[in-house]
Amino acid sequence: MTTHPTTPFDGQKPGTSGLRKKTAVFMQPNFLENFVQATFNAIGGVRGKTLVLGGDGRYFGTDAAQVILKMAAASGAARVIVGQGAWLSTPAASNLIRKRSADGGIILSASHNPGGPNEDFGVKYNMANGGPAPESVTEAIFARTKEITEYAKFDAPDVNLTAIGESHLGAMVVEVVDPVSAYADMMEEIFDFKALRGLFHEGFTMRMDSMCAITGPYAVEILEKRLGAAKGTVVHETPLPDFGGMHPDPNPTWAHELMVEMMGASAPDFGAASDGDGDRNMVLGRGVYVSPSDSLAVIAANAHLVPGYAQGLKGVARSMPTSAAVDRVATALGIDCYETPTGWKFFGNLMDAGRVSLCGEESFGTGSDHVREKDGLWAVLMWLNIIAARGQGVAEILAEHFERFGRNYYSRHDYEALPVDQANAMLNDLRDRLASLKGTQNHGLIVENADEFAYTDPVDGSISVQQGFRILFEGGSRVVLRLSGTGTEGATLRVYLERYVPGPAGLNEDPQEALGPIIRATEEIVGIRARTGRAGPDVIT
Ligand code: VG1
Ligand code: CO
Repeated sequence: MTTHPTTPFDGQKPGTSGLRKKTAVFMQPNFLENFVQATFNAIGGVRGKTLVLGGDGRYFGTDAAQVILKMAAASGAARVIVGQGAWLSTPAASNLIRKRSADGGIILSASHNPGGPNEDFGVKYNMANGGPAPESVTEAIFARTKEITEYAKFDAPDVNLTAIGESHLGAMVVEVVDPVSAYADMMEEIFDFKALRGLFHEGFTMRMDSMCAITGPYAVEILEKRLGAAKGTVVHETPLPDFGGMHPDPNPTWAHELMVEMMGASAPDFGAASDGDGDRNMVLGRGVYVSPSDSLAVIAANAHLVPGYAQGLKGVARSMPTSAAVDRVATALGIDCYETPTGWKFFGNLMDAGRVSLCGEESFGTGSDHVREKDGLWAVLMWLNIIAARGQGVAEILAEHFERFGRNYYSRHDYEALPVDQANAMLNDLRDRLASLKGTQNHGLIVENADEFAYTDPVDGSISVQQGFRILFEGGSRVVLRLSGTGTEGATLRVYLERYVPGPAGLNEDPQEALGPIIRATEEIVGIRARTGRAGPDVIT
């Protein structure tokens, strides 16, 4: 028997990046099966198709991979290419889908969310272009989850995923591949590995914190083995099912070990961290933190120094809450700059249409059209290549960038696990007052405009509404507010703060100080602390 009756589960709606739930929710009988079958149903079945499968090594990942293999076999898939041990970083999965001309892929990850039996798990479907399914597809998946009555699953013993090679599950081929090599080879094509080897040979020092998540094997192979960085450059390099208790979100709060090292007296020249599934990055110089929005702008301004982008960028795109630092670079380069809703799925059409080569988000995500996901190690290599080509350190590069373009002071304040009703009431109330905010003065700042962001995709014309509130102040400062779509507990309010200073004076302020007036004006307008009773944000980036 391969057909099993089932009934729908509530709440199988994919969020910003796939379906994320507490691991125990995913482990309920039929929960994963329902979602996978709904995905197959929504994409017109998998008969005769080739899929890529892998994840970030978190708890339940290998069990989930076995279930998906048996379901793909029962539904007639021709081949599933799976990373050894069910491991694939998100950018490596995207690359494999593209390189192997697969019809799509399934990524088992809750990305920057912690992992383990009491933490989070996730499943995400990617398209033939290697990118996350667009909203039209995630909505179709959700619709199918609500009407599901049965799923197909092959009754067979588990497949051996530890050894590289091919085996059969019924008529379907299971091809277990080395998760790292194709990705590392692609990096050699994009970057000047000779120059990077020279950099490390001359004594350049680096710390890469893989946070016990998936980038460890990739970083060891690329940085230590192929580029000759000292052994031990990569720390927390073994992926563990619970990430060793770490919260693999590369920001100053969660990557605190790296922060302490980089701000200390014996800091190496360069520091970086990545997240659970390897698509995020945080970069640091000795004593300097690079805000992700600034990192995107610096990469855009210097991309031509990297062999893979020597011909220049086609255009750039950033998510709406990301600072406008990259916009200034685009203007200087004479290229287009697109503003999209939060989430990498909105960049896919722009890249496929050849309109942009570089994309980024303020949430430590940067990437290019080499794949259709953001890519943590790629961003690290971009910085290393730029450092090698310019012969300058992070601090000098950043200072010169600010002198040339001015500085977009930027910070994000997150209020986590708020009661859902309270968060919704606060934002619904703000929506009702948006129109009347214009012209009001709050802590000395005059509101120039206030709206709710909606996006019309310039390639396929699809429309996405309610993508975040924007309050623009006279003088170019702004605050953006939206609720997270990746959390699994309560509501997380994200408050994005930005203020532009053209320079030459005032380029070296502490961002929290520089943004003080906007923080106070936001409190006056929205009343976050007053309404939630919180003394301040849980995470500041
Ligand atoms: C967050 C970030 C968003 C990012 C998404 C997935 O979404 O804000 O920029 O694309 O995570 O990143 P949200 O809805 O929680 O704000 V990852 O590395 O978790 O796939
Ligand atoms: Co991620």
